[in-house]
Amino acid sequence: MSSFEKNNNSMRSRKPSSKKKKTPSEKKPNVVDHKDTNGEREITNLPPSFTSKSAKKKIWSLSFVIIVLALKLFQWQKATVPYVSSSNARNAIELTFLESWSNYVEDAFGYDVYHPLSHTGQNMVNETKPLGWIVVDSIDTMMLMYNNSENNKQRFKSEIERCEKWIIECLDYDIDHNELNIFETTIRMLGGFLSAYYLSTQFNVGNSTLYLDRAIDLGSRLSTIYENGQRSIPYSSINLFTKQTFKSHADMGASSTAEFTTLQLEFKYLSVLIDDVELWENSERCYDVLYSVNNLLGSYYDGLAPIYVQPDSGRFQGNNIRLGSRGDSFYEYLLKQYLLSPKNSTKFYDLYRGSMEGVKRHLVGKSEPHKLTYIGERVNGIHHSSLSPKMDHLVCFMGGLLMMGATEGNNITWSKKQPWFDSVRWEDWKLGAQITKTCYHMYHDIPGTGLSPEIVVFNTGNGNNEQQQNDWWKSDSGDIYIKPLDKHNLQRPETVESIFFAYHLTKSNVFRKFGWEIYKNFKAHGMTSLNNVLTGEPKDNIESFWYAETLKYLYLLFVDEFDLTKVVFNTEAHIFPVLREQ
Ligand code: DMJ
Repeated sequence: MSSFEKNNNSMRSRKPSSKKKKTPSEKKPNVVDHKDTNGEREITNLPPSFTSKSAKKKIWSLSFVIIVLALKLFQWQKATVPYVSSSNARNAIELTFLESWSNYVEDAFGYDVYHPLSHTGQNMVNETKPLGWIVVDSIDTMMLMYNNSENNKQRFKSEIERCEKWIIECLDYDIDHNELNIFETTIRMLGGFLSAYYLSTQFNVGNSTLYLDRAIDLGSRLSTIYENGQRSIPYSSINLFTKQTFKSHADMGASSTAEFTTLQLEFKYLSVLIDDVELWENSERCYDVLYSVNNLLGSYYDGLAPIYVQPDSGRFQGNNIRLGSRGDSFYEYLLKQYLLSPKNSTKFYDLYRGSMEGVKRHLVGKSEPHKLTYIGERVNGIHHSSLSPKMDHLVCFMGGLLMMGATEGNNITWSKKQPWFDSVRWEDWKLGAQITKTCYHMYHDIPGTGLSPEIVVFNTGNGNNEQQQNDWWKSDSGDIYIKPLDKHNLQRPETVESIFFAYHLTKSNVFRKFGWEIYKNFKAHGMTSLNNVLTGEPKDNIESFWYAETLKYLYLLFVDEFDLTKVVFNTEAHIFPVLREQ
């Protein structure tokens, strides 16, 4: 066991430490207050005080106030108890996971792709050889449920053992397939093995040696992208057998910005486990090129990276700036590299800071009429295009990220009293809370399913943008549009991810209420993807991140104590320990 692990037993027990002094927000009663998403409890309006001329009038008025208060209390209690208790909620989510997982086991165990409606599976690159796409991605969720479960412990243990047996007997990365996406393989498979290794040592479940061995095997194949004088900016895919890498066949060979900048947490944790400093340094090389060649923090880009980069030159290709697909986790891993090894240096926090200031200056808008805050897109860069009010569901990770950046995983009430908590962090916090609320509305405002579409467009109130198209769906609130091709739901995690972070940083029950509502909606709609969130028409596919992320974040929302200063989630919700000593 390495030294940082010895320092990191926080997840072994979920009981709050008796020594920990309760922060003011933790002492507050559990109330649901929809105005509470800033982490600052706002006092709801009390009935105006009254002065009466006669005692009779006073009595009548007093009675009226008592009746109104009693009714309000009744409604309020109904609203505050959507899930009875966190333990009941955990049990329900465990059973949902087990139901969905058992279907996969019965229909398609071991296959990389799962079609739950046709009860079939298939492999991704070669029909005979699987990559473990769903199995490896799901194991650490089962470990977390095993560790916290009151009723289903044995079932999770058996499923973990089933996966381990399959890995030993069926999973072999000597696959001479053509090309495999480096980013997806790293975040899901390498991340999955590393997290399973870490949690198996923490929770004393599973075969930690197996996970470590497999992480080393896969990591050594993937890390050849940095070896033998290879370029600083990796190409997009690899053959795991020959270790040859390939440029993307689309986009004029460009690498996606979010892809080559979302490998670092995995390689850094692996480098510590195998004591390979060079791997750590290699994983950082892309930033020197990206920032210096493009002057990324200068006024032309202002910290906002276009979504394509030519790997040989390191130059951005095009000016399309967005925090959705191909852009998202570039920003996520800037902060998370800092959080992974905060004692190391503030370099990555400073880079993150630069980008967040750019986000606030160029990408934030408000919808009409309800002023929902959104993060839009600049398709031709910040100087040559106005803000497009389109927002991918993928962008919803930004709520949690901004709140984590502001507090570094500490309770907001405590953080606000610290000398380091400045006005910039407070701005970040508020923006994160507002985005989380907007993302909740992307579910809550959809009639019928209560599930978010893949992409929304916000009403800017100008009436002069594309929103005039009459085949767009418009929410009753008037704030949200959905285009015909964007109505699907892939059971993505980003909104419940932000809700999970918001809850543990505030302990405000409003976030549990949000999460419970979304969980119920997922469950009510067959626990599969949807082709159309307005009609509920199902889609015959479950992505591995349903097991790896969505159900994990929902579950951890109802774990009462979770110390966010001790671990970092990779972009696929795999958990790594904070590396205290470098
Ligand atoms: C996941 O694979 C990861 O979270 C990735 O960073 C973005 N998209 C999916 C989930 O939506």
